[in-house]
Amino acid sequence: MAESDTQIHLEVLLQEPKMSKVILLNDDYTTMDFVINILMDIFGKSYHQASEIMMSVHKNGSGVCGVYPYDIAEFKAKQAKLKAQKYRFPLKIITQDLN
Ligand code: TYC
Repeated sequence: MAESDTQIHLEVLLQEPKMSKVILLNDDYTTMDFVINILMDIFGKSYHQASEIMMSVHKNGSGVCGVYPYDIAEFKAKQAKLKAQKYRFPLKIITQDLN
């Protein structure tokens, strides 16, 4: 392998992981208890933290569930969407790349 290739590989390995924000959006139908449950089970929040995030989304329209490496953010958002589908809630959750 040419030296420049090695250099490029090392630079890729040393890069900071790409991070993403997971954002919850308000709707009129998903129950407050279900949102709290999602925040506790999938995003590892305490009941107190989950209640605060849920109420902030309810009042302000959106709120951050957490910031994670890209793949983990996508996986958590997908888990939340699948669980909402299973229980027939129209929960909206999106990811936003940070770097
Ligand atoms: N607005 C919903 C209600 O009054 C509660 C809710 C909060 C829904 C946060 C979604 O992301 C959400 N039942």
